[in-house]
Amino acid sequence: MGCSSSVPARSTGGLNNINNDNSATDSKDLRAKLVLLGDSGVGKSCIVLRFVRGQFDPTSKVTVGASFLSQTLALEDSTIVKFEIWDTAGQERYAALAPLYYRGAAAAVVVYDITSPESFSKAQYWVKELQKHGTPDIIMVLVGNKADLHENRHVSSQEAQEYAEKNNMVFIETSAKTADNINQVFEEIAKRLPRPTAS
Ligand SMILES: Nc1nc2c(ncn2[C@@H]2O[C@H](COP(=O)(O)OP(=O)(O)OP(=O)(O)O)[C@@H](O)[C@H]2O)c(=O)[nH]1
Ligand SMILES: [Mg+2]
Repeated sequence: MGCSSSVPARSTGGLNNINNDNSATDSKDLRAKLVLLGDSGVGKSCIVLRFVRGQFDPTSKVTVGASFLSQTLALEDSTIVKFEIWDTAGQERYAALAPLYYRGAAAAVVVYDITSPESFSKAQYWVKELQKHGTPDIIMVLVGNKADLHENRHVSSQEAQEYAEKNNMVFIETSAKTADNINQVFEEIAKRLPRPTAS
């Protein structure tokens, strides 16, 4: 299970990768720390792998600690957003590490699996944790992944949508397997990032 093993920079603390970008940047360009949270097995690493590499790997392993990747996204108004992505480990034994990764994050993607009500409860736990301890004004997206398994759906879109609205979150159902709505998750975040104000 898992998609993280095919990602090279998956060891904990890939901080070396963060601040070594010396390329000239336009003043419009944005940088955003993003964290993925959610139960083990919901597909966090697969979502990241799909977004960063355009791949799906059904055979790789669970994430250990966390993994770091970055990816840029060009918006229609020609703004370039560089996402610094922390893909956390969902297994319970790593739960205490989560604050290291969501601290200072501009955006959080909270993922559940539409076939698993337990994973939806776990997502709600992470939302509460972010509301208590996350960055004020953090952009939160609720992602119902594995939408390709709709025949085995156990969390209704309506229930999730209502929960998201109450908690001021964007709601999207995705499939890392088919690539459905994966880019949209990151586009929705990019649109909501605060723009630098002209002085
Ligand atoms: N059908 C289907 N399977 C998926 C999808 N996304 C992930 N999977 C499968 O779900 C399993 C878990 O995916 P991961 O991405 O490793 O899950 P994770 O959330 O990163 O798990 P942890 O690293 O333990 O927190 C793998 O077997 C994937 O192939 C999807 O959209 N559809
Ligand atoms: Mg993972």
